[in-house]
Amino acid sequence: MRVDIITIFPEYFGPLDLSLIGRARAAGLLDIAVHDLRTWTHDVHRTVDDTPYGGGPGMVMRPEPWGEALDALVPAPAVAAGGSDPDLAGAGEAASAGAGNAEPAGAGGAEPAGADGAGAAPARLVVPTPAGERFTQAMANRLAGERHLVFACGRYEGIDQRVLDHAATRMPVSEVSLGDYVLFGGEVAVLVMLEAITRLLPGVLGNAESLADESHAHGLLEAPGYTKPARWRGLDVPDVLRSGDHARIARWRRDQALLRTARRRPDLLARAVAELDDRDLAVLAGAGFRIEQPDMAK
Ligand code: 6GU
Repeated sequence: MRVDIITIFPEYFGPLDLSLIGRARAAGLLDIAVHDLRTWTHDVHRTVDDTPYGGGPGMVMRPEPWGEALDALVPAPAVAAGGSDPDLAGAGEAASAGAGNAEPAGAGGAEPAGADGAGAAPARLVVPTPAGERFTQAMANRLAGERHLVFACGRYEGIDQRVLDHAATRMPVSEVSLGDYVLFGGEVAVLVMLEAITRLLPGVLGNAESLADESHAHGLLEAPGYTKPARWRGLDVPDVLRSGDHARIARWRRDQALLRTARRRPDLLARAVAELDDRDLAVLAGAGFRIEQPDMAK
């Protein structure tokens, strides 16, 4: 997967050299380039923001540097792409990429977008913003299937909307939020999203089985984990986990996942309810959770 990140704080992305993402990059599974937005400014102060039209507090990021950055990193398509695609439905956006753009003057730090050959899937622009669609495991799964992601990190009160509207004429665009709180800017959000996405790429995680059982993989939270010693500070590992009875262990883990989800995330349980069997419902009822199963006959 090819990833370009555009930011006014490239230093935020130092951690991408570390741990499993760093290893995936070194192994060639992941090609990440970080670009300083100010590369595409032309005034002495390298200005990236200005006051908002219509008034109000804060500053908005000017469109010109963003336009030049996206021109440099994503070749203009020969045919217009499908447009804005916030739900990642992915319908009808097979635009073929045209010949490469000329690099703007002063774009020395930019990586050429050489991988975007004719016929390749277009890059997807991902813009982190608290006004975006909610980032979930399902969205991470979809984004992990993309060939090329371009992240545009906004600061201040965000990026001039025309940058996104113009980009949407040539590539799919997703405005994405991590949750219902406000960050200073998109940089940390991109680190979060990249970690969720890249660990799903083939070869990045050593043990693909650990992807199957983890929290959110099946719409339930994961059961608690334990390791040696069997007794620590007077606390014992649950006997069942030391029984060697794999069917009992699997059943215990599912029960724990159900009960945890019912207590901590009733919203998730409500969505998973169609997949619960009678045994699941009995376990929940035994713990005092009354779960209404939808009546399929209605
Ligand atoms: Cl993705 N960006 C910013 N700036 N703030 C956020 C967010 C993203 N998600 C939640 N708050």
